[in-house]
Amino acid sequence: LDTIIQRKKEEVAVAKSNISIGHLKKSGFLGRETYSLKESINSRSGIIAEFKRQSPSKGIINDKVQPLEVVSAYEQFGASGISILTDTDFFGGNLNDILAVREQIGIPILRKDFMIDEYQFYEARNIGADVVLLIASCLSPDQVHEFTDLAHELKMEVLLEIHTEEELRHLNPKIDLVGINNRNLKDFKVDLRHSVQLKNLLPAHILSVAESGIYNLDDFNYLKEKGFDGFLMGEYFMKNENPAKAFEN
Ligand code: IGP
Repeated sequence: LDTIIQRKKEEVAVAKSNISIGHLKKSGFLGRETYSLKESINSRSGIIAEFKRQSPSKGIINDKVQPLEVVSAYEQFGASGISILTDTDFFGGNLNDILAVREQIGIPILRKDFMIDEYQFYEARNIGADVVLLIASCLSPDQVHEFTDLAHELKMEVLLEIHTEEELRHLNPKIDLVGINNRNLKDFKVDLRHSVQLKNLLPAHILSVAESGIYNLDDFNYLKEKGFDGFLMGEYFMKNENPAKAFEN
């Protein structure tokens, strides 16, 4: 994780020198209004289906498919939202993966990346993201606050990802949704029970998303029964030649 953040800082510095924040602000926002994940999470399946070509824990998962065909099918099969990895170095994604699909998609798109600088929020809005991920283990509680305000100013929602009890202090009343990562980003171990325990410590009204390592229907049903509103699933879909087909199960 430290390596990723280090690399991300360099990447943002380069992006800023190519296109300034001022320019991003002035260039306005393309196309449609943003969609609310808070609204769609309970009205559809609750599944946030991810487009992810590769990851540090799994290597290449699927590098043969195109974002538009995959995410259109996700929407058709009843996903509440789409998650698209935009990190290039570790996940093989890029900003174009969102740009290329945003106009055709009628459900919220989460920009999945390591957000560490305000620049990335303007960038996210410019490419057409509706929701951004904030990872507690990469940010201070003050940064979470500040970035949540900025996201809201830009009409995007935030999904705050936590993994430990300690990270509950990153919560604040403005957060739109809380994600509990079943996978520890430091050693990649998955533990659904740990997430359920942590969920029980959340304020009752907040929308919660179980993230990662949901590999079969039993996992899904277990987490649903324990009261999670949303389910962020990547590999379960992407490991198939035709990712959205897995919805049929
Ligand atoms: C999806 P999985 O195990 O279903 O492919 O996981 C998603 O939760 C995972 O990609 C993820 C992630 C992250 C990736 C969760 N939090 C933070 C990068 C950064």
